[in-house]
Amino acid sequence: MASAIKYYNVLVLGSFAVGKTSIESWLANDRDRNKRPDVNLFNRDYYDVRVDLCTGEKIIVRLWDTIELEKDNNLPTSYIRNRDGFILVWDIKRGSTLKELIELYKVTLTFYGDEHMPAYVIFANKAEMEMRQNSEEYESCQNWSLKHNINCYKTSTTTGANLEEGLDRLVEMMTMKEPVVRRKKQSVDIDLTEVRTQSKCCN
Ligand SMILES: Nc1nc2c(ncn2[C@@H]2O[C@H](COP(=O)(O)OP(=O)(O)O)[C@@H](O)[C@H]2O)c(=O)[nH]1
Ligand SMILES: [Mg+2]
Repeated sequence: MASAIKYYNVLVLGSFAVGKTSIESWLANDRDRNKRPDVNLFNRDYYDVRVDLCTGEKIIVRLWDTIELEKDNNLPTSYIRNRDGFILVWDIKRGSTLKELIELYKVTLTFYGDEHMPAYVIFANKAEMEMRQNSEEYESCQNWSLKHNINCYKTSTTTGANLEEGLDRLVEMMTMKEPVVRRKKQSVDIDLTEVRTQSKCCN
């Protein structure tokens, strides 16, 4: 008998307009298009992404959208509880969204104990717009993420940079198994800040 497919619940968290819904939609639908998703076309509570693991298992990563409740600082605690992982998103052009993100991260911690810590990755989004004057904020993001042992990726839903790599890393942490490399990577000139760790089960 085929075993039931396992769902992993992930909240995509960050300030308003940092690109959360675009990221969810890109990961769920849009891998081959070199075009930013039109968020006005999407109005969903969550976006499902199927991931094949190197063990042959298939899982669904359910990316929950905050449906703009973050706009009024009005996110119900039910959004934060019982998550397997968080994608923490800030806008590389707006340093204030990094500070807000760190505060949101602290809020998430209050809902978890050591026995069930969710996995985290950080997306410094809109990376294709990065200018030299933004590098200071990015550096402080790197320092902060190193201290908290969280992988940080420069992402863009315009170019597709590092979105899959970041999701793969989150999956690896949630499942302790490496996802199968699903598609050919796009050639982008934005570097990963963290090199992917070696496979735990596919080598
Ligand atoms: N330049 C650029 N704009 C982006 C990127 N990702 C999202 N956006 C734009 O940022 C705006 C807010 O995006 P949205 O996904 O609605 O943000 P949310 O409020 O965090 O869900 C929209 O106009 C998107 O088209 C990106 O990587 N680069
Ligand atoms: Mg949104």
